[in-house]
Amino acid sequence: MTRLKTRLLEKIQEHRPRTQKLTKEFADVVIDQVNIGQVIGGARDIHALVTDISYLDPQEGIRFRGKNIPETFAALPKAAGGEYPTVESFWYFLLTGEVPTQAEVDEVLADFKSRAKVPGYVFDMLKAMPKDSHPMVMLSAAILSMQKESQFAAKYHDTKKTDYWDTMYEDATTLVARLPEIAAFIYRYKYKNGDIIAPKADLDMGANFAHMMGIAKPYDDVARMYFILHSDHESGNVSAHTTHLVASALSDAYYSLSAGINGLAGPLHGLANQEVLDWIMAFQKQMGGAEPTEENVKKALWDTLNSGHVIPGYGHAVLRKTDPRYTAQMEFCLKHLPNDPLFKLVNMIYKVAPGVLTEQGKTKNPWPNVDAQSGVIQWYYGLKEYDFYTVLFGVGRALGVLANITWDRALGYPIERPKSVTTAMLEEWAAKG
Ligand code: FCX
Repeated sequence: MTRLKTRLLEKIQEHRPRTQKLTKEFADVVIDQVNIGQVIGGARDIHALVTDISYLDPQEGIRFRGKNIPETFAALPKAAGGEYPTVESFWYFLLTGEVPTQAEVDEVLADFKSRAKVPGYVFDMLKAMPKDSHPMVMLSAAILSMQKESQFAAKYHDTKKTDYWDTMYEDATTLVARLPEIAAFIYRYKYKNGDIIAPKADLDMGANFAHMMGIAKPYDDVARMYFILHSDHESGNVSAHTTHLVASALSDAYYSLSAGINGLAGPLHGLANQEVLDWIMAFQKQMGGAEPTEENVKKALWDTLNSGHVIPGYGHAVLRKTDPRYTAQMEFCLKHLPNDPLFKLVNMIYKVAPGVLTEQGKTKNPWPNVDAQSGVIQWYYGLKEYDFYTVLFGVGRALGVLANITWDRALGYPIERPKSVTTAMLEEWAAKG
């Protein structure tokens, strides 16, 4: 057993009594109330999920295992010659809550390598799909196609409930190890005439992904940063919640992650990074080569709002300030591409959009989220096929949701089944005040 798995088991054994005590002794303690607005309004703000992998504070933003983004980047072991931590070290951290030693990271790296070989039928299936299928469809299908490899599904009937986490962990780790090659294959197959670049055995996940994409340094660091930033945003967002919900039926990691990826593909969620670039390209076309100014950006934002559409990359269901994931990427841009015209335009939008959205008065949060900035970096490093951007989000998001469902199994969370009511029942409650 690897040190990660051994440590994870110890952590699980330490944690179980806490959950058991809460469910046995304190199950009746009320922590929230639900109103009609929340029932109709997407269950917003209802405290109804539990996770220890990450927590999202509306003002401060995300903390992974108690650490904010700068603290996470500072604490974890870096790749040799890189500025950002390895994805392998972050995986260890998400699962255990502990910063790994270099020896522990090296072991995760070796473990990933031993699982990374993607079965040939996945590539055959992807090649059989229409080439103009959206890359998120390809990613989701590729994940689902590997379900027959699931150890959880194969051993389900012979496994005690307290051991379910073990095979879930095995499936989750195998998926994480394989996703970069699948994503790079989709990219090169769709956009680079099928000129596939084989993985290299001696590289960490970020560097290997950059290599398979065919993009030079510092794209290895971009990949590490990007996968870590997009990994987890507590449990209530669509991709995390979907993955958790599907897993709660004891569906395995392949079914669950594929479902979560489908949710990520929505324009109000992960597809917003593609939408941002779409918006910018339409704006630039409309400008016909003229310089963007605060005035014409403002007009374009109002045109979007007046046509009944949202400004992609702005607003959030929980956050009420600029997303620190946006800030982390902005800092990368300031260091590596300060004079890039697209970066300048995105900064101009940042200057203008919060005022426009505040003046319109609808959104509770006029500030940018992660998706407003992420495309700039990809574009700068030559990844201009922006309908691929959500796939990058998906590879990152897999880390968080797969760590979560491993812990779901460890703590024996039951099948999720909230209760619904009818509109007439709501009207009756409303009449009573
Ligand atoms: N542009 C225009 N209108 C917006 C808006 C935006 N960026 N954000 C919110 N609004 C509108 C809503 O559409 C809603 O209008 P309605 O009353 O006519 O239905 C109103 O403001 C209140 O919405 P609010 O409570 O502030 O936000 P929600 O929690 O309902 O929705 C999302 C949150 C993120 C879905 C919303 O802000 C949005 O659509 N943003 C644009 C898409 C986007 O960037 N998504 C990515 C989010 C995230 F980071 C991710 O998952 O990747």
